[in-house]
Amino acid sequence: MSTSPKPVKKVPIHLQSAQNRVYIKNGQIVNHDRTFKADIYIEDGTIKFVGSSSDIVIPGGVRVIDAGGRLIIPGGIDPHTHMQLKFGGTVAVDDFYHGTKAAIAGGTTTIIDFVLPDKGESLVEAYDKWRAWADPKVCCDYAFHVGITWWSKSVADEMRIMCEELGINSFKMFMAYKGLYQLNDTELLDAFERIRSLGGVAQVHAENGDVIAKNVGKLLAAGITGPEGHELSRQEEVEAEAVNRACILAHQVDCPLYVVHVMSKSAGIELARARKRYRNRGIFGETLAAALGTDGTHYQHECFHHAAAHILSPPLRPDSTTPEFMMKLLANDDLQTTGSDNCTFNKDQKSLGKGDFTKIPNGVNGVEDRMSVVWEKGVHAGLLDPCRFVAVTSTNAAKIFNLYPQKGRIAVGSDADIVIWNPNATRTISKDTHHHACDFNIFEGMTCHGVPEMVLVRGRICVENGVVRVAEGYGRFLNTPIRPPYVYDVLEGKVSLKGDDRNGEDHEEQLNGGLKKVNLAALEIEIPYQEPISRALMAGNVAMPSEGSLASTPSGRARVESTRNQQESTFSISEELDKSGNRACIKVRNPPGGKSSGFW
Ligand code: URQ
Ligand code: ZN
Ligand code: ZN
Repeated sequence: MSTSPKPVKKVPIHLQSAQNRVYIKNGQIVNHDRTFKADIYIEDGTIKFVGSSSDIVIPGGVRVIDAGGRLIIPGGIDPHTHMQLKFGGTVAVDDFYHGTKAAIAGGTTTIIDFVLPDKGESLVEAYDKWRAWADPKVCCDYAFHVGITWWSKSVADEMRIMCEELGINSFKMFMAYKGLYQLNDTELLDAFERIRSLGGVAQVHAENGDVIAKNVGKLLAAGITGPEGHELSRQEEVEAEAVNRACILAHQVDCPLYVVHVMSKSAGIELARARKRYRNRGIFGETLAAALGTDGTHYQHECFHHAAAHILSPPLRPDSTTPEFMMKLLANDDLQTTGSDNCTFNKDQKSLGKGDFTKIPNGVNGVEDRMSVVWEKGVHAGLLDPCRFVAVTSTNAAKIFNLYPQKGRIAVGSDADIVIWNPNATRTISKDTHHHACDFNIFEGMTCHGVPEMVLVRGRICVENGVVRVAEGYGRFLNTPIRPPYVYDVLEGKVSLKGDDRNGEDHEEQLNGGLKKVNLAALEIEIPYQEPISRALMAGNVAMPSEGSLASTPSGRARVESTRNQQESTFSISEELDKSGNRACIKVRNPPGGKSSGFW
């Protein structure tokens, strides 16, 4: 037997400029399914080589980057942004330039934004308008989902044009925003059926808009006009009911469904139950950086601007154990992706809702800090391993929306969207240093481990030594082809997912073998009981504002005297998920009508 070393095939490299040729050495590559040490060679925006330095000749003139001690991860994909969205009578201040610049600064190299037609507007016209806004400004690649904000035969016809001619494969339906975007169940079913026939992916904003409208009326009539009224009008079960209903409706017509911005424990549990019920076929869930990094206690802040700055829909939850719970759902593949829902408004814009919380423009920041927040609260906290981090910040979105493996993977042939990530460095988030156009940051003061030290967008070095150098208009529109195999192969039974094998692939070479997979069955989960607002109002448990009192508070909010009564309750997700019956998911030790004496 010969002991001589195997001959290595040297890859010849032809010298061009260091501008479009980059060699990254000594890094630890982390993909969603494995991690390994290798060098990377990039040319013209594409990864040309991944392997050992002994297999490649590096010529002069190539920019060589030493990534020793660093992780090399696929650029983040934020599947949920709203740059320069017209909403609530104003326009989000992060436009496609500032928004994508902020994204890149934080290690996100692809965004998927939403075309949201006005009621009665042609989908094609709205799409053209959005492309005209985005194309000259985007600094990174981007794709679009399209909102189905009204329903008619012409909308159904235009959905085909979207899929066949305009590079769209996903459509978002709203179960909330009554009178604006909301569809009823018949329309939802029609839309789901249409999407299924086109080979697309349905998305829902899951909140019961009818319940919200009723609650809003009661709250305003009772003088609850401040930001705290927002969450009160749409508590957890209002979200959970819609998640459950959407899953059932989509299943009735065999349509794949992606639930955007899952914000509460109850809604997450409903999604997990549906995935289990339908054997993980065609149901996916996204949560937000906001839900992982902060909570709804901010709605109680005495300063109107502070509270209003945290308003989005569905809202952050006052239960401060929610962020960790959502992270555990991500760890366990009960949720698949993280977005930001980046939709930023400044103080003067949020002030439109002073005296009426329904007029506060909805939206928060997140596109810049999503990666760091997920690393800090997930990996640094010991709940995610780095492979899973890559899955939930990049790869899963690429797979669901059919961008994989062009995006979401470090491999030969993939776009060179690469982040050199220092897991040991820290940075503290602040509005004073962020790259957004907005004047508030909901993660203010949070110190995060995990810093994107270098960010390459299709081979172009855009972040280096803390300096962000982007090129306006450099980003390209990405077509998202219909029938994503990751979605449709499972839905149509061509591929079956094995046991609890996340993403149906092996995790052999986990970076940190010491990390155990999170076992939700071992968790005791508490969901605080929330009293219906009508009962609290009738029982007089809410301190009504006396005349003039609104003016007497700096925030202009009605004051609520009592504090939240966190009644004892226990919930075991394993128990609930193992039940085959249709019982409500929340097991409350103290039933409704019990001892609650507070509004909260
Ligand atoms: O509902 C959304 O996703 C957009 C339109 C507004 N932002 C928000 O509050 N989530
Ligand atoms: Zn939404
Ligand atoms: Zn959104």
